[in-house]
Amino acid sequence: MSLQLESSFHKLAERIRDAGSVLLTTHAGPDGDGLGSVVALSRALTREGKRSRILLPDRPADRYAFLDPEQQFLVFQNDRDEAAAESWDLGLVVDTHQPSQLNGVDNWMREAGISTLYLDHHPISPGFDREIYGDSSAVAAGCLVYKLLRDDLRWNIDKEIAEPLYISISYDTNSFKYLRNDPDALDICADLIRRGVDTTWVYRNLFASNPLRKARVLGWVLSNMQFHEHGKIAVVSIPYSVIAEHDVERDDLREAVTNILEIDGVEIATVLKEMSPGDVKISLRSKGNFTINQVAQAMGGGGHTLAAGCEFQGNTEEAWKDLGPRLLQVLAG
Ligand SMILES: [Mn+2]
Repeated sequence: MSLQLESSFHKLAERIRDAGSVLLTTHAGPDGDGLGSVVALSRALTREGKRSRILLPDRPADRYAFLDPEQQFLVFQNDRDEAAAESWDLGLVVDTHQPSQLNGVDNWMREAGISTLYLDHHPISPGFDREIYGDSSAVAAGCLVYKLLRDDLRWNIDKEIAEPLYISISYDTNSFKYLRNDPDALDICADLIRRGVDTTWVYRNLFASNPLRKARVLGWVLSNMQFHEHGKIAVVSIPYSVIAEHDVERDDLREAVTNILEIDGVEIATVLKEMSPGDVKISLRSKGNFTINQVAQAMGGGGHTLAAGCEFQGNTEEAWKDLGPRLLQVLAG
């Protein structure tokens, strides 16, 4: 059993080269990094004369429709039979390896006899023992896909492939704010821009097309923050009644935790969202002085050292009763 991501993509590239068809997926609540990564891979595979489809664990938010102009995304719940109707030489899971984030898609692939690999930039979860490639120091899965395509597969990266890769990296770095001192991400993006990426078009589609309800619910979030430990911990609990009242989708609240984290003095921010009755999604962020993924892991989730998440069965008050003491422990060192 290995607890290291395999950082050489030589074997992965070989498996992809040998495959005539590849079924791609990413995490549930798919985001700009996961979707950009699988779209870039799918386009690159098609260029090479290989068959590929993207089978998502759940429906992507409307904001990502621009990444799928021909409406080719398959959604596991509705379209798994369509995916199963074709044979697949290889399955590739990108930007996650957490079972709780896959809604069973990877298990379903394996049960269908599809050899399934993982490509991720999240630290490997304790006990995970499947074939997994990646690098947890990469700021986005899109950086890994870029390296795989350019250095290991040596396939051409044209504008149609460069654009989703640029989307991956600009999304996961929150518009180049979270670079973790990694110069590679900027080198890669400079190269992608030279390959034709329209950065203004990406900005408009990725960051400046928010539904009005998203701004409204952010107003609620910012009005209902609570602080602990002299303002070092900021918490917002969003009960299902508020989710329902504002007609909120999961993606609408993804960046709320960042808005709270950016307040002066806050070291750890957390948002507890009861997205459906009794099902709380917890996001955790740290500004850098404390790691928080061990807390998410202890509660059944995972993530990066400074950005992690987990789920909790119950209401937001019960979730905070479980989470609060763990965060106090983190601050206590
Ligand atoms: Mn990512």
